[in-house]
Amino acid sequence: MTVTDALGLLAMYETAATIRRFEQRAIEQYRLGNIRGYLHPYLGEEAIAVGAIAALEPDDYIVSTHRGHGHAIAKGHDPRRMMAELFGKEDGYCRGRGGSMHVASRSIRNLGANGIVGGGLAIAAGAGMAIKQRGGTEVVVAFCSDGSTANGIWHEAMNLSAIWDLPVIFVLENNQYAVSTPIRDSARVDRLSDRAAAYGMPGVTVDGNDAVVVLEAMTEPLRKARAGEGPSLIECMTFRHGGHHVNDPGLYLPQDELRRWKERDPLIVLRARLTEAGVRDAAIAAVDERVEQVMDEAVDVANASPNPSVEAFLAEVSSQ
Ligand SMILES: Cc1ncc(C[n+]2csc(CCOP(=O)(O)OP(=O)(O)O)c2C)c(N)n1
Ligand SMILES: [Mg+2]
Repeated sequence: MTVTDALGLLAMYETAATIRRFEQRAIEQYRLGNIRGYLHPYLGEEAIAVGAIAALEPDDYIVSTHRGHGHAIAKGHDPRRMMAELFGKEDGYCRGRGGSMHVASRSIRNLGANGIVGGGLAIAAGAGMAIKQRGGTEVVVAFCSDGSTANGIWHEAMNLSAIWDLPVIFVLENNQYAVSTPIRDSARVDRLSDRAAAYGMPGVTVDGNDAVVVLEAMTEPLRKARAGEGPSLIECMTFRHGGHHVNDPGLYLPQDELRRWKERDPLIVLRARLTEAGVRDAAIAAVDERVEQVMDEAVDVANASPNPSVEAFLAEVSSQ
């Protein structure tokens, strides 16, 4: 099986559908009061996590963002334990201590989502340095956002990765907004990938709504990184399907633009690719059904999981 034959495409579709339904179910649970704090849905951006991570080996690392559920699911986190984490329950990946913006797992090699915009980037460069020092061939994918490219840490991480030839691939999710600020108001370049040249690394801009395009864009950066030839930047153009977070109606998003992006919904694009590869509708429907069952289980597991005890919290913040 190659990644883009019918079976590979179906696996990518299943991951994308899992992310889509996880986010929709998480929003429902938020409205029911079962999830508190912030929640930033990845709706509309699924193809980026799916395509980028489908190109990786299980030993490769990722760092994620505040909009990180999709990265975690694509890297292999179980949606049941993810939902428990969002609920703040003991069965979550961080025993409920992290919540939506801090899902992480060492064994899955997800170095963590992050509430600080750009906060993962220094961690990615550090992990890349560790890999290089021990002579490893793993790669770190640093997911980052258009808003983070105006932060000092983005430039420092890009520069350090470049001068030390670190095996880091910066996957920039350009959804064209940082909360309500359009990227044209915070950058004077049309393509953020042009900034890669300033650090002496290759940079490309691709369609971030097509998982196969994202997957293919990973080929050369992965070859370079594994060969010790340093980092690359892949800018993936996309658009979120709603507001910045679950409580933001996103009224500032131009409705005609949103409609155009929704016509190229990552799941519609993947379904078209499946049909083209000869996959029957019944096979796609079977995947949708399986995903729904996992989501029902995720909500059940999260509801049934115990809350952390007050004693445990106090012990964890004790200075002794
Ligand atoms: C360093 C820092 N500054 C500001 C914030 C508040 N904040 C949270 S998300 C966000 C904008 C995010 O936009 P972008 O970086 O494009 O990511 P997106 O939400 O579009 O995925 C801001 C300003 C923060 N969390 N961290
Ligand atoms: Mg953005």
